Amino acid sequence: MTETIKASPHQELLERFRAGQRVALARAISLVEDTRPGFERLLHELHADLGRAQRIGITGPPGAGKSTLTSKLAMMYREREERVGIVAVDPSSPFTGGALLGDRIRMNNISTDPGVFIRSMATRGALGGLATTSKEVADLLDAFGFARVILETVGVGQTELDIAGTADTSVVVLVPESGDSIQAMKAGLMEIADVFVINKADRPGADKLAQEIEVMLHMRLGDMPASAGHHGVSLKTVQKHAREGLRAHAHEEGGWAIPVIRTVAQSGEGLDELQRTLDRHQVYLNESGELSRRRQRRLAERVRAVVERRLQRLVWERGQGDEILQASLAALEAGADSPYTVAERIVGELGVPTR
Ligand SMILES: Nc1nc2c(ncn2[C@@H]2O[C@H](COP(=O)(O)OP(=O)(O)OP(=O)(O)O)[C@@H](O)[C@H]2O)c(=O)[nH]1
Ligand SMILES: [Mg+2]
Repeated sequence: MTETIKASPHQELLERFRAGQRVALARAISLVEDTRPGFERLLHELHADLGRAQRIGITGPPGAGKSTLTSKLAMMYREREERVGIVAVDPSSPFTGGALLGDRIRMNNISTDPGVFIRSMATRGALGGLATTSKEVADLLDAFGFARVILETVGVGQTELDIAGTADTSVVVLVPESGDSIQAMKAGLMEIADVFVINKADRPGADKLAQEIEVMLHMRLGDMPASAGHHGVSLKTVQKHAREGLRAHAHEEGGWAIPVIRTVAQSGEGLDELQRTLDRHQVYLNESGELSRRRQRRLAERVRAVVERRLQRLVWERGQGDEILQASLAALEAGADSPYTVAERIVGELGVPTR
């Protein structure tokens, strides 16, 4: 009896998953996406199988060419006989609702390859919270044995940044027409980038954007030449200094100089360099100990996210949270109750001290 209670309710699914059946992978993903009973148990069982894949986050503004790059990269990995799992997180905005279809079309050439698995996730309706759920789906792909797991997200909003930023290797894709390195900085993309890609380098402005990014990266180190702000010094000169400075800094720190790579995703130009860079970053992560630091950070964050998810469910699904809230609305409006006393009653109902 106890055996059956302890065993995962998805024992059979687990076995088929471990046997490498794609149908089982798809079912496991649905289970996790819908947070159906037993999904956490399943993830628990698979935890020991994690960590073999290189997780590559690809993020950037809408339409930057992320999907095109992703499918090109996937094809290149396939040439090396590596299997590739792809999670494409679609933006929630109803106005970009066509993204899913677009992704399908652009990834068409790889979508029939059994060595490639593509899952599109809509922002809407992710019961477990999109950020955590998409990372859990990435876990499943890792556990299933894909050598590369690519997470494509649009680099707008905290959730998307959060997804892309917790990959082993984060690629930020910018395009000349979005023009603005400033935009990237504001959006927090500078902080998460391990690699910058200037895609659509066939369009004017790619060189200038690359220069700006390199200068900005260097400025972050707080070491700009005195001449940088002077008139008559070309951006090109500043860039040269910046690039050398970045390399020297990385060398001193035994670290990683964030490269800025120009690509034309459609034609494949620059893709070789991108792939080599991703390989190089994987080696760097391993040898520097950074991989372990990143993974520990990621695991700590997962624990927090799961605790929060459970507490939320406890309050809003199992507890009387909503009922108490609804019953308090009139008193709240009349000023007889405050959001704080109502929150206290809701949390208090769980039987834990409220402050
Ligand atoms: N000129 C040019 N067009 C490109 C390049 N790469 C992609 N495109 C085009 O840009 C458009 C958007 O490409 P996607 O790969 O869907 O871009 P995305 O970043 O995945 O878009 P979302 O997921 O909708 O944010 C498509 O029409 C591509 O054909 C490039 O290097 N040069
Ligand atoms: Mg896309």
